[in-house]
Amino acid sequence: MSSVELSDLIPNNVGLSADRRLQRALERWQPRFIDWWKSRGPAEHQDHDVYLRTATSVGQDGWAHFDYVKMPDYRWGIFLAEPQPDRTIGFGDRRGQPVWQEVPGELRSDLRRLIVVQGDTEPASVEQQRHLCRTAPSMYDLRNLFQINVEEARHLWAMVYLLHAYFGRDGRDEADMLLERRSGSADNPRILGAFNEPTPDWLSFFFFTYFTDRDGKFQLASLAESGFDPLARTCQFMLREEAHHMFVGAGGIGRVVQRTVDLMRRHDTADVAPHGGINVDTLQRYLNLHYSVSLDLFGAETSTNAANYFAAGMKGRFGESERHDDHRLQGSVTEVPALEGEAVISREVPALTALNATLRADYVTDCQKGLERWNRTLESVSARLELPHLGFNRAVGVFGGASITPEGRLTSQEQWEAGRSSWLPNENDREHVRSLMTPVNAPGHMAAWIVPPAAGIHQKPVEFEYVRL
Ligand code: BYC
Repeated sequence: MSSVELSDLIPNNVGLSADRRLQRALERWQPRFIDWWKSRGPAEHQDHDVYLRTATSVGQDGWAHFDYVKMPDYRWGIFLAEPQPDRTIGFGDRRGQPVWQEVPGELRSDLRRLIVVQGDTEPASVEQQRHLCRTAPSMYDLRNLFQINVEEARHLWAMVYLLHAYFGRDGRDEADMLLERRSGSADNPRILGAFNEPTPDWLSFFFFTYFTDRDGKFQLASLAESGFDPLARTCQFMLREEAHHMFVGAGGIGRVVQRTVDLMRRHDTADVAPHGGINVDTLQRYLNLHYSVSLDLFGAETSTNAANYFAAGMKGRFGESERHDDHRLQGSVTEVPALEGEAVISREVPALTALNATLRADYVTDCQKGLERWNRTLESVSARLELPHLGFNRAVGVFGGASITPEGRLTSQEQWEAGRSSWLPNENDREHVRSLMTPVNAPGHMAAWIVPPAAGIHQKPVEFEYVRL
């Protein structure tokens, strides 16, 4: 195993000090990154000590160290999972061949594109969440926000390392552009749609970390199968950090749901907004928005890009090695949804071209699990949350621009527009949620719209001083 160099300016386990050219190039990028972090990262608390987890090794034990750190001093580093000796490509036409330690010339532009798209989402999410530190419902939540932000920024480092180390001049230019695009900018937006949507409040944040970070889990898991070994190893390690982000989303929504149920029972009404809670209807509309926007991140149901990525060994499927097929998919077929006249049907297509839809189907199954937990809490008040139909509110793929209701019925555009405010967050929802966003900063205290978490971080109590204000 390559050991972790924590004493270097850029902590790493890739032997950076032995490659002076690369080291100098990354050290030139670093001050630009810090400028970006200070101007586009968390809008406040940059000078405060935050109880953060820092990656210090990639082994099973002790990879994370918890301590107080000021965010700009966080040790953003380059960590790749330990190499697997004699690893071979697990899928596609080159299945069984040794993995690549260098980029094959003919795959250069595709691999660069995958890395750039992945890399672009990381700073984008930090930008989207920049102002949330002003309205955190508790110090515990504030700390979790910062943990996610520093780790997304570390994931940016992970992709920038690959661009610098393996893609020469073009890679360096792309790394610079990752700091130049801006979430929501009209002139120079982030690449994928969901990363240009605002995250204006903590309810949006919890749904974002539940649904959009979960796309991250599935995309990273697919890239963790890559025949380009440095990419695979980078993504394997990123996935370990990603788990906490989804926990924040699942736990956050679970805590909101619990408060809603408590208030519904106490006041014997579904309208808990006047009592400082969030109505189930409002939760459903936020859910509909974040789920549908996240579904777009999987691209079109049938995609020659996706087929090429798989056939060439660049991007696998979720859990590739556990699948019981030939891992090549030549000649295999599968069903994908399609629109025919007024009806949503399914149609048979080559499995290779349907890999975006396959990954999305795995994602949907995973999303459903959280809903089952929240619905167990909602059962006592006879309420439920549901995932809307795949075609609802979509911009990409077969359903892109079609007028489909959350139940999956095709309607006219006028009817859809008439239904919009009952399906997606409306001005009343936004206004009410905005009115709840007053910061609660005293250790252990919680905003009234959310219950405390079951436990603190790293065996600390919930009332621990996670941020020294
Ligand atoms: N918005 O052939 P198609 C995360 C474009 S999240 C805008 O279906 P493909 C995280 C597409 O680029 C995980 N454009 O596309 C979460 C293509 O353009 P070109 C991020 C879109 O390539 C929270 C065209 O439409 N990682 O980590 O099969 C916080 C045709 O589409 C969109 C990755 O995405 C869209 N939504 O699939 C922080 C992994 N969708 O080539 C982080 C890397 C499609 O015609 N990316 N287009 O100009 C990929 O694997 C693929 O690029 C995609 C798209 C799955 C995104």
